[in-house]
Parts: sequence; structure tokens; C-alpha cells
Amino acid sequence: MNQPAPAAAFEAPAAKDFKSSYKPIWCPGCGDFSVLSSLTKALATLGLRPENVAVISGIGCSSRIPAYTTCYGFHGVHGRALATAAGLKLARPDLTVVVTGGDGDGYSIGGNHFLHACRRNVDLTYVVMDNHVYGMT
Ligand SMILES: Cc1ncc(C[n+]2csc(CCOP(=O)(O)OP(=O)(O)O)c2C)c(N)n1
Ligand code: SF4
Repeated sequence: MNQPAPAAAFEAPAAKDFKSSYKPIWCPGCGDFSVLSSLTKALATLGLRPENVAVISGIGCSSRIPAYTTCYGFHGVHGRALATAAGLKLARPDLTVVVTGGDGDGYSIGGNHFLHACRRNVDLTYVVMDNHVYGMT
């Protein structure tokens, strides 16, 4: 008697599955490339799937990262990424929420939001690419 075919094995996404088809427009040698690479590797290592992750950013070279991933994303307003991300996490606690941006976005114009995000301690991961300059400007 014929046996039913076994169900297709569940394949966990690899780092490449978290990278979108958009080619980053960063300068050659920019450190943001290695952050993007590390982020996609980390998400794959954690066994997450792109549809269960949201990458939120403000404005700046580093804040372009959401478009370079296949996760849900929001490229928002300068210095306001943490406020957006906290709102998303409160509304959708099932999502893994990652916030990415520069030191200008996080520590200068968004410095007040950074302090309040620490105080509220919402379950977010915040990656700051501190190049000591306002790169985009
Ligand atoms: C409200 C507002 N103010 C100023 C700007 C201009 N601006 C664009 S990017 C940027 C700073 C970018 O620096 P940083 O956040 O450190 O990111 P990087 O480009 O270095 O990755 C500024 C001031 C803006 N887009 N919006
Ligand atoms: S200006 Fe600086 S931060 Fe922006 S892409 Fe070029 S090297 Fe990277």
C-alpha cells in the first residue's frame, strides 16, 4: 500500500532570507554594511521569521536599514523611532521589534525619547550605529 508523502520539512530562514533585494546606497566601506549583516545573521540564529519581526528607524544613513530587510519595517521621522516602536510593541506584543539608527537620531534629536524608552523598559532591541557624525547631512 502506498504511504502518504511525508510533510515538507520546516525550513528555518537563513540570514539571506532576511535581506531584501534593495542594494544599500551606503558609501563603500561604511560600517552600516556590517551591522546589516550582523542583524540578519542574529535574526536567523534566533530562529525568527521575517513576518514576525518589525524593524523601525528614524532618519539617517543607518536608518535606511528597514528597507534592506524582508521584515516589516517603518522608516519614520528623525529622532522618533523609539516612540513608534514602543507603540507598535504595545499593540503587537507578539512581534519582535528592532529599532535601528544613528547616534544623531538616538542621542541628539531623539535623546528625550531614548531616556523615556529606558524608563518605560518596553521589550525592544535598539541598535545604535554611533559614527560620531550626522552622516547623512
Ligand atoms: C526633524 C529633522 N531634523 C533634521 C533633519 C536632517 N537630518 C537628516 S539625517 C540627520 C542626522 C543623521 O545622523 P545620524 O542619526 O547620526 O545617522 P547617520 O546618518 O550618521 O547614520 C539630520 C540632522 C531631518 N531629516 N529631520
Ligand atoms: S555618509 Fe557615512 S554613515 Fe552615511 S553611508 Fe557614507 S560612510 Fe555611511
